[in-house]
Amino acid sequence: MDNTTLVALLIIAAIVVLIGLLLIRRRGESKDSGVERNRLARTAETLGVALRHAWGSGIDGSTWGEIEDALLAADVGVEATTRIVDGVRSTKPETAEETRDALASQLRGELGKVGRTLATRSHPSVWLVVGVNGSGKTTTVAKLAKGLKDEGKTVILGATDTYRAAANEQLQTWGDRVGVDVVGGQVGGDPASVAFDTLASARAKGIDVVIVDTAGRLHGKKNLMAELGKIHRVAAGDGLVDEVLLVLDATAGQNGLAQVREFAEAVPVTGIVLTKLDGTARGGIIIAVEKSLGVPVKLIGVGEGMDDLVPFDPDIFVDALLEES
Ligand SMILES: Nc1nc2c(ncn2[C@@H]2O[C@H](COP(=O)(O)OP(=O)(O)OP(=O)(O)O)[C@@H](O)[C@H]2O)c(=O)[nH]1
Ligand SMILES: [Mg+2]
Repeated sequence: MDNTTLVALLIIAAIVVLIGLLLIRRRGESKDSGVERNRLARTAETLGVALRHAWGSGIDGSTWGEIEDALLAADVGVEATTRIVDGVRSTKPETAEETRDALASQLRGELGKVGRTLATRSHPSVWLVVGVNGSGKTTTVAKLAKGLKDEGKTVILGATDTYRAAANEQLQTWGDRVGVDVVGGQVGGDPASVAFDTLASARAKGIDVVIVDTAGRLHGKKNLMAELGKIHRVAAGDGLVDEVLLVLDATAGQNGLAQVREFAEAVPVTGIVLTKLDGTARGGIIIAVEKSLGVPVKLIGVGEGMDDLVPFDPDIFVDALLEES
């Protein structure tokens, strides 16, 4: 074999390997976005059926009403729906494709280009997780811990819900499952002191991220403000709280929004985690939530398992919403 043949063979081999790698990567990508698509299937179905119907009969006066109804049914909210439909109409679409494209770009525009990654500025970084009871805080804390651990970071959890013994046990069980330490306190003890102990333990052990779980059931707005405010101050230590994540149950719809406003007044929320999107046909709530609280949705919960928390990606979300149509 002369040198030219050898070089030619090497080049062919390199090309084959490259194509193979590209194929493997593409398969991985489509699998990832497929997970999110499947979990949003319920919303996509509602929106899709209505939109198909609207477009099936050609674009006429009633099309806009039907699209409006579909968006409202997906819980996009009255204000945003009006804005979106007006925006689509102003492009004067003549076909279903043009309408769909205009709708997709309006939906993307509503979500905007804001930072959605979780901050880890300080060491240890501190994330505080708040929200009404049953919204999915503790499960989200566990999922966050699992994600960080998979990235090779060290994590410690603080169980500041000292009102219920079961709350402590629940986080402890998750901690065991994920393989991270949990700091708890006596039932009836001071929640802020648990935050203090967690931070102290993280510092002593050189842990990367502290995640503080909080109680959802607090009696009265005053108590809530006072207690969350205190936990927030203590969790900051002499530094800062990197993320205050407000957990919101997507199945609670627009009512849920009113409920969480008090939390947003009590602590400086930096991101929203919208849970239970797998169990609702009202995924459009993401748009209403972001507009109404003025805080980005950073993560979405799409199931009860440890891996069922995904970063919120507006493009994948809009595609998933309009997939069926
Ligand atoms: N389907 C689904 N269920 C979820 C999701 N996130 C949480 N859950 C379920 O919601 C229920 C309540 O979750 P928790 O994490 O205990 O909620 P919490 O906010 O900590 O509740 P409190 O501590 O009582 O305030 C549990 O049954 C979870 O499995 C999700 O993304 N999808
Ligand atoms: Mg809890």
